[in-house]
Amino acid sequence: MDLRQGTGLRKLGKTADEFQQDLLSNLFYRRGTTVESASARDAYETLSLTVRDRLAERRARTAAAHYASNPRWVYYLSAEYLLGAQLEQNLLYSGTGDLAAEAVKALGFSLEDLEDLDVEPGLGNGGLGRLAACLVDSLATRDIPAVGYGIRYDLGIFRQIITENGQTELPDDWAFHGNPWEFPAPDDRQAVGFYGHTEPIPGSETRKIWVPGEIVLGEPSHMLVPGYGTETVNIVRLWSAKASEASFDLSRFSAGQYAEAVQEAVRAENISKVLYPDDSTELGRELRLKQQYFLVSCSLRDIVRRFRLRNEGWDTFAEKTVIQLNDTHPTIAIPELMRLLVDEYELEWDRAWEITRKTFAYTCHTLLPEALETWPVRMFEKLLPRHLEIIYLINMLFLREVEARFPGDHDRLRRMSIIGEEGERRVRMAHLAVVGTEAVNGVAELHSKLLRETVLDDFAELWPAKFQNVTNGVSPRRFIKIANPRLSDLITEGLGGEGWLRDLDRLAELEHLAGDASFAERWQSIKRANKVDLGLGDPDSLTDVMIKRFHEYKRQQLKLLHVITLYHRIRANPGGDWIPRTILFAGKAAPAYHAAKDIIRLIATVAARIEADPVVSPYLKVVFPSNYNVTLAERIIPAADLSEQISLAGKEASGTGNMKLALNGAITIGTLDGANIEIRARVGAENFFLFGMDAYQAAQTRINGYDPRHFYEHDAELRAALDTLASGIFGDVGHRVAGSLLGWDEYLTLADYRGYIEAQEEVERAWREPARWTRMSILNTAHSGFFSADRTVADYAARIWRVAPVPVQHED
Ligand code: 6GP
Repeated sequence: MDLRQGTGLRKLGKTADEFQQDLLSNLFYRRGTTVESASARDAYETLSLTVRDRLAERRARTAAAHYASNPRWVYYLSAEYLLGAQLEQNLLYSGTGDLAAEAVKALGFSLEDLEDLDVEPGLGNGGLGRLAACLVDSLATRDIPAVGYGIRYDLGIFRQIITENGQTELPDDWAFHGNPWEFPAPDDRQAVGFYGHTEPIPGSETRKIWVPGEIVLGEPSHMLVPGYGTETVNIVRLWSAKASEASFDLSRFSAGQYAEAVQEAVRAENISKVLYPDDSTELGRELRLKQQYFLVSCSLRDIVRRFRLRNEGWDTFAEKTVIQLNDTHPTIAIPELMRLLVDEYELEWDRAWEITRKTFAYTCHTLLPEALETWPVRMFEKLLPRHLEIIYLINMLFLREVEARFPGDHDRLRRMSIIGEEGERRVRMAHLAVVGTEAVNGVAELHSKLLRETVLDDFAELWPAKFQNVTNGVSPRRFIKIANPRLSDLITEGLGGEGWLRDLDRLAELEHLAGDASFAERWQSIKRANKVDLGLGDPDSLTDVMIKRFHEYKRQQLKLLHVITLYHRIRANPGGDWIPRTILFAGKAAPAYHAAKDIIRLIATVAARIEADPVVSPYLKVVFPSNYNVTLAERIIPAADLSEQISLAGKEASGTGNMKLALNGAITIGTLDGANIEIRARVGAENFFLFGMDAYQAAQTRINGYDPRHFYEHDAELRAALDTLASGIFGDVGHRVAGSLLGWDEYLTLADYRGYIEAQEEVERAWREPARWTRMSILNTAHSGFFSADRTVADYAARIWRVAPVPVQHED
């Protein structure tokens, strides 16, 4: 099929000349400027459009193939996407990198200049958002018909500035200069209701009419998500809130009441104004719930619209549709689909419930009780009155089922209820998500096991078959090929081709090269060159990185105690044979999470102190670059020697940075937590620095009555480190951090301190033998193929989604 048929369009060219022609024509007709006056931004925008045009062609062919085969679709609902910079990825996936490099020269720019202007859309907070981006990449790469739905926040995750005073947050107006990668689709606008009341329908027990008190419009635009090494181009569809025309008060405006005139419109548009920084702040909770419903309502209507293009009735809906809930944020989709089916499409409750349950699946991304979302019933009642009624009915029928299975077990009913009755009544979103879905999964073996044994144990007992594990994965294209071109070239040479980029298990063949001295030497020199590029420390020093969100459970404070211990040791013996280390921290803390911000500030203060110390600074350097994001991660990961994965066991659901670092040949020092366990099992215990309690020991330690002071009193070095923190030389913040460690130490930092220090000594012994270290590094890469997001998607496709690929024809 020729999609240009009837459009009068010519085929986009494949030669450098043709590419350049297209670039110049875009510069002139779409950017409205000429070669003589083109600025770098003109060149960037024009190049982006030219690359996008090529993907758009593939997108049209994909849409046509999907339409023709009327397949089963995966819809990924996620409040967050951390897509990363788009230009370099799209050049790679469209195979136009070389053409583009040539063509932009004609405009007087280099590709690197233009890549610097490519701002990443920071539409997520951390691991969950980046995972969503890796999964949509792999869905396209595996030719699975899929749409990712999300919110187009005007302001993404805050821009972070680190100084000695800690973290400062600035708004991230990521699309300030426009976003050449997105296509607006105003015709697919949806209307979303909020507030109001419900009215009974005479003669019907289950149906109701909801009369919303406010209507907001959701306007979609989409970004293209190409597959690698295949023709498929899927989309991520992002919703922006728009006020309806009626919300602008013309008469007030005419009367000079400018602020009042737009008040309602501003309130409506605030829904997609800013990415919610996290759940630990009390502020703006209602706005957060509004965002969630906004995403869900727009997306479900869009999904139904798409279903209707090829299908009639509801009999095949659950067969053609699977909706994956990325954590609980989009869980209101369950009562919303019930509302659509029962109230609007007039299905019987039982039939609607059967369809709903079969349609949804839920991924949980945490074990922290405080991260399991609950909403006050009173807030729900006000904002989404009809949904609350539906939830009550779902809950009543569910509890009846539990009662039938466990007669008289009232405590169990109380524990499992979707409505929590302790203190203020609240809706427990995780319970709703388990009750209303066909499959529930954790994101690493240990995490899935702990979900079954602890957080969701009652549910796992009731429905054991519902619970699964799908271990996370990461995109090898973004995190090796793009991030680490030198290593990619060496791997490609070693394996005799680029097939590994679509089949990451092939990395295992590198094992044969681990003993080859010249290969090892090149491996080492690549690491060094990457450190030079990063430019944050002596490239010959051991580059020790801890890059992730700041959270007490992740234990950046443990790393800090290590830094102070090294500081003391070097000061005590300045002539010692010290291994120079560059310790790199990067990451953001939630703006309202004061304890985490204290740790950031303390690290920055300690870093300055070390820098100013002539005895210690030749051996120890602590750096903390600002504004950790996908782009910065891509620079740091290839330069890392040591990967810090030191969370308290039983707290980190999986981790994905651990995978990216191992794939790039960093060796992990870590606990038996999250996916660390699976990394260690694959790369081999001898190629991993293990320390600390396991999850069961950690839980037991708490039960037995943990006393952090015991460790303080019995370990002189630990005592010295904590005393230094508390001494006042680091100000109040040192006091507070030491005080919290000695007072309660929620995450058992002191209990794991000695084990951690010993593991770091083992790190240094290995580092002193470069051949051994390099071999360990190569073997980490060789045996991390399992952690490709392509494998993760294959697992979901086979065990949860039960979807098949739909290949898209090449252009002839
Ligand atoms: C994170 C988990 O903390 C991390 O361990 C995991 O690798 C990642 O999700 C992807 O599964 N969770 C979040 O970012 C989050 O917001 C509610 O959880």
